[in-house]
Amino acid sequence: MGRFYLTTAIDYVNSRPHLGTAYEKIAADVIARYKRLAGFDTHFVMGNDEHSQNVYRKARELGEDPLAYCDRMAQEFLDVWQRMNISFDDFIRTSEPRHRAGVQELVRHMTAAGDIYEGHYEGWYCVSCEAFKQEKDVVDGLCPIHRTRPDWIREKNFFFRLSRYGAPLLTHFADHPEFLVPDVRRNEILRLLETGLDDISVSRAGQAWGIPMPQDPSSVIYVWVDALINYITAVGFGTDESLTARWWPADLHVIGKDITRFHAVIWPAMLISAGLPLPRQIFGHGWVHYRGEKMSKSLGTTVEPLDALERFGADPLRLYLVKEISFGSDGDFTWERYEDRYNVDLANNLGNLVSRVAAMAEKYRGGHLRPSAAGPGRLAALAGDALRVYEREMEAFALEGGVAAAFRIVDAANEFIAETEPWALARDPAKSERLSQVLFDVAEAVRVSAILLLPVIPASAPELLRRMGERTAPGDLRLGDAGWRNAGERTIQNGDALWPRFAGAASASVNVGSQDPSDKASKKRSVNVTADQFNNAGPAAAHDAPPSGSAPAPAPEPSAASIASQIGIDDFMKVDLRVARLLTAEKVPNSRKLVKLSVDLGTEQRTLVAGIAEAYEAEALVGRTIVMVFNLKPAKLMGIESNGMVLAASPDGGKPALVGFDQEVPPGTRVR
Ligand code: ME8
Repeated sequence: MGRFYLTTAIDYVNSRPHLGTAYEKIAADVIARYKRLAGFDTHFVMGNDEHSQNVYRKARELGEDPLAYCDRMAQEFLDVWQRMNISFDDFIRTSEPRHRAGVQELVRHMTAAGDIYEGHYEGWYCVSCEAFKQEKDVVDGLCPIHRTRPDWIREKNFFFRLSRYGAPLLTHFADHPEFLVPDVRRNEILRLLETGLDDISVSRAGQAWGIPMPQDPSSVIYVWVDALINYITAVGFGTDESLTARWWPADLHVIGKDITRFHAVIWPAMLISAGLPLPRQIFGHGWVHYRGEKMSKSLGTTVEPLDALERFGADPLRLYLVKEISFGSDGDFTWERYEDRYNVDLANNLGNLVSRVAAMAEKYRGGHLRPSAAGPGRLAALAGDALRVYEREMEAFALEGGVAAAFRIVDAANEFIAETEPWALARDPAKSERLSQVLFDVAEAVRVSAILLLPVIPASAPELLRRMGERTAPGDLRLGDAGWRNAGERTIQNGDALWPRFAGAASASVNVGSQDPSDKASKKRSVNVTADQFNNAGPAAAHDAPPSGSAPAPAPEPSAASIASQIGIDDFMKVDLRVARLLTAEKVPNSRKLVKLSVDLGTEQRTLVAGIAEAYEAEALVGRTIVMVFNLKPAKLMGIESNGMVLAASPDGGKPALVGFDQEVPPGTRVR
């Protein structure tokens, strides 16, 4: 069995984790869980970075002993990570004896290599960056990252001969193109290496909070040197050789793009100096913004992860962050979008599919599904393709691509139900075998997608699997189990909706202008995500309640009159036609023709009323892709506001037929 050792950055504990720092842990957890699913012996390490001056200052401000403060913060961090279902195997704190021993040992190795020398440092130091700054790094007297004035320091320091390692690092980058990803980070560091490296100060004089330099206990080791070494002290460097031999070098360091230089230049140079192997790969992820602004503790623009957890629990948050942000790029979090995606992906799509499959299995087969002799339908091949794409994307840490592949199966299963109409098959005894296979196929599609989603939604995917009759314990499932199985009997369990639709007003809090969580300014707002303001009636709707002035146009023979009423392309382009996916459909009470629909338009959801009840059973509409007029004025039909109009062919005297596509088109696409 292959082994995989991965780490995240270790967090400063001068304030609680925010959604940006949590994002990193979630992404790394998805990778760790994927690796376990793929059969790797996986070791996943996280931790806290405690020797920063900001941490020391914060503890003093609160009148606490720094170590006692760090103990308390460690509990707070661990509590958040536990609630987010982060499956780390070890959690290292830089105040631990095992870390201190390993750090001093590694500095001794670097000293023995002749790479540490004494000197004097005079210059800028930004405490929030915990970094020495050159004149060119200070803009208008301020650190451009933290917008604070750096300290001018003059002290005796120990220096590391980083300048020696520019050439060896360039060679390493050339020999190992995968060493730093994505490419944008690699190119940035290559440019830096090409300009040459200066030696760096690796100690701070006259400070007590930190790990003493072995050669001069009156100086402490520079906090970044101390922190970087955690990756190897966590696997026993300096304390447990066999553990180090088992796990080092790390396979992957997951870190934010702002700290790439420390990880891809200073850290490997330290390791080369100490004669140790380098980590195999570093992934520099992007930032999570809140409404376009970087979320940062020191800037005070943070979203509390616990607020997000309280909204819907850990799984929806994990899914949002992994699915909506391309791993490696920056992404945005807004409460509106989060609630929207929850409704679309979980309540309406996956959640609804599971409920429908369970309800139909119960209704038509007493909860017991068996395949028929006919063999599986088209979902089997589609799921096989999706599995291959999933594996390829996850191996490349394109996490969003992996999740999208799993959701392709979910989408296809919803479409398959709309297409095969199990309720119609159930009415015809001659189609009983076909019905058995259709039900078995959709249950199998849910089972397969749930296995692929195990790393992302680890609390609810096991429940999906249980409901679909999977007997293997989730922790024992491997990727191979996601292969299509067209055999055996499945006992399907029904249950409460896993993700009830969110229709209420949202209130969210964001910390603005304060680092102190107890001093947060809460912004409360109302968001109506169901946006129950609508219009439309399809063509036939007018029979029930014609909205004034919107009678359906007849389809006349071409005539002089019709030619006279021809419109130009400009007029046509005024009509904004869009692709939408039907999420829910219910017959409007006391109306023969009207159905109330909710639709996903990619960026928003709407409610429409359409006159298609005589042509379609409401149940059969869910999951269908339709075309609608997007920019129609709202109209009220039978007391329901309809916002848009569904396009359908309206044969004289016949039933309306919905406009559709011969291939998959994503919701929101314009039709012209
Ligand atoms: O940098 N979006 O700690 P830290 C995404 N202790 N990621 C973010 C983020 C955001 N808005 N804000 C921060 C440190 N991060 C050091 C690391 S490792 C040897 C020492 C990421 O608490 C950030 O890029 O400031 C980093 O990877 C991690 O959160 C911890 O940040």
